[in-house]
Amino acid sequence: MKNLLLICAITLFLFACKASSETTNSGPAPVQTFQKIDKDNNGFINKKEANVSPNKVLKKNFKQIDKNKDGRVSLKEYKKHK
Ligand SMILES: [Ca+2]
Ligand SMILES: [Ca+2]
Repeated sequence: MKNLLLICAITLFLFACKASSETTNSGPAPVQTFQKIDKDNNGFINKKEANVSPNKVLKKNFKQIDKNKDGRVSLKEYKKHK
């Protein structure tokens, strides 16, 4: 009887693992891609960083993404664009 309980517990555990890994499987989080593009880690993507990033959309629409027109894209602006 104890074994059955153990098997139940393991099954539940595996199920929980699977569920949590599925939620993280939806591509890289915007925060991670943002941090990759933000080379100097100052929390903003400037035009120069956008130009060298593999994100062509960011490069092309930099002005539109930069909502407050301060010449750099914050994480908030980046997330909104996504
Ligand atoms: Ca930067
Ligand atoms: Ca901005």
